Amino acid sequence: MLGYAESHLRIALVHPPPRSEFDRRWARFPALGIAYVASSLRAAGHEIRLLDGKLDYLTVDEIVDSVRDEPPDLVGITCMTVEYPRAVEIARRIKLDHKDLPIVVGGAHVNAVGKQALLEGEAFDYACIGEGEYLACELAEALVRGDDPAELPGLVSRRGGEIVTAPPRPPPADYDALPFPAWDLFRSVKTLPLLTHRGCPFQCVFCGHNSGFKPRYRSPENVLDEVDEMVARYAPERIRIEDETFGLHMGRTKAILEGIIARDLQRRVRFSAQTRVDRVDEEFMRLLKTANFEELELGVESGNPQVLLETQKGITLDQVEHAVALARANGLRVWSKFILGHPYETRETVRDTMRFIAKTNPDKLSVSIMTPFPGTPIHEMALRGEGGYRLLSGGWEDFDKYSSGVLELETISLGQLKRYQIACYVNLYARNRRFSELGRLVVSHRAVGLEMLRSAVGRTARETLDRVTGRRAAAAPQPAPRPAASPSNADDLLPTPVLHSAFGRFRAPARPTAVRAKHDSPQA
Ligand code: B12
Ligand code: SF4
Repeated sequence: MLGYAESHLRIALVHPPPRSEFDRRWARFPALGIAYVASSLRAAGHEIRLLDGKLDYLTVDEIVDSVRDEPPDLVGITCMTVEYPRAVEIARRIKLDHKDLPIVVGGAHVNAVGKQALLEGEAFDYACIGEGEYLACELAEALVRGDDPAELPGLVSRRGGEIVTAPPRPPPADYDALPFPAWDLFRSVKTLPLLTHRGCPFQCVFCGHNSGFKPRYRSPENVLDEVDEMVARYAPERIRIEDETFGLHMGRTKAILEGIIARDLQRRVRFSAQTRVDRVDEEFMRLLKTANFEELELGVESGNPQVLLETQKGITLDQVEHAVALARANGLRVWSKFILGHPYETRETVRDTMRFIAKTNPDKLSVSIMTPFPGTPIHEMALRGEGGYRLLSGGWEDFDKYSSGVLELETISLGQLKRYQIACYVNLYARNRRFSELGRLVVSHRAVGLEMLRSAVGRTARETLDRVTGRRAAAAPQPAPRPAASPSNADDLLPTPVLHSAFGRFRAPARPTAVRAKHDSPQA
């Protein structure tokens, strides 16, 4: 029995600060997950203090001090994989001051690793697996009443020396019933995120399916009411639709776009969204333009048809070209996203990607390096040494796909991947004679550019040194597959693929592993 004096709790919700200047570029985007949890807790009568290490630039010290000086009844921390070590540090330091203060952790990392979040993070009392709106309220209520929350579906808890995993929690039955995200708790920003559905039924091998596989939709009216409220209360310049695929259910998506136009919202705010190239048609593009969408993000992944096939994304290069042309014809800017380091990627397939980027000439480009996020088939392949992969030593804080340092291929070292990554950008602008844009990009993104350059140079220098001293042949083929239990450096640092297996909703359905026994020669 914790004996709270009131029927409501004072709850501090924490978003860990960026780990570096490089990471700061994400700091201007408020987190939807914690905003949803905050609004539900508040609707249940609890008092929320947001300690936002991102938007408010709070340091770990400032977050810990705030909790120490004004202790809440419950602390909730959100984190993706790259943020998990910071979340652990914050929880550990809070416990030094208040050892009985309950701490719950949630977010994409926790959804992927489940129980392991508590095994690695000793200061966490609870982990929320899956959607947290109802679970956070039920946990708070149990604490108020002095009940044991361990049986609450979706919760992982400590009981004595043990870690108890409750059965999975089904998703909310009605998303229209959720209170809108509590943006009033956040620093005012120019771009606010919006979610019109959760879940993605596709099978991309690099995706962790944080929101599960089964799509769950809000009604168009409910989405439009939220846009109305956002515009009236917060006057954002832009609303970024964060659906994994805007247009997954095209009828519903078009109803949202028509609703924006009918309510004249397009005059008051701009929009952007990401979609799949196989979902688009002329009418969709026209509606997007009329509804004041300025930019369309497209996950292209690779410019090589075979590699693309094996990502199990289920799209073709022709569809990419068609979608880009349609977007252009309708006056939309295109932001294409690619990954380098797919299974059995070769230098030749990387060059195909580079050429395809230049050929399709997107207005904006993101090129990331394959990162084996927990819960993805890529993670399991990397652990087994399949796909031509070699795991490098690295902790969770290295799981950032732009400055990643956790995976390389037998035939392409990480240093080479990083150099190719930079080359993709330079090639796009140079080939298309967009020199002034390149200049502006270098100036406006100099921190990111410098970090990428530093990282590429540093890694290359290390690989060269290793080669010279004979410590390791940087790109030499390794025997594969490697059993997951082998005592390699990677196995010390990365979890086994048990991970999210306790939670069926987050487990990928059986699918063939994307493997192809093809290597280019190390000299290629
Ligand atoms: C929007 C978005 C962003 C935005 C905003 C990020 C943010 N903090 O919300 C931006 C552009 C900044 C971003 C950046 C990155 N992102 Co991102 N992003 C997304 C996206 C598309 C939607 C996130 C979202 O709003 N989900 C919907 C909400 C409702 O779900 P949720 O966040 O999981 O929250 C729910 C539960 O987890 C739980 N919960 C969450 N926190 C808490 C806390 C408590 C106390 C409790 C009780 C419950 C709880 O309840 C919430 C409500 O139901 C997801 C894909 C996805 N479907 O999730 C990828 C995703 C989360 N991103 C991902 C990645 C990898 C990144 C980057 C690390 C990319 C990179 N550079 O490598 C960066 C870095 C982020 C950083 N360092 O801060 C991965 C995460 C994988 C992982 N294991 O970490 C995802 C899953 C994409 C993917 N398919 O792989 N991202
Ligand atoms: S990466 Fe693939 S599986 Fe993941 S959300 Fe996008 S389309 Fe769906």
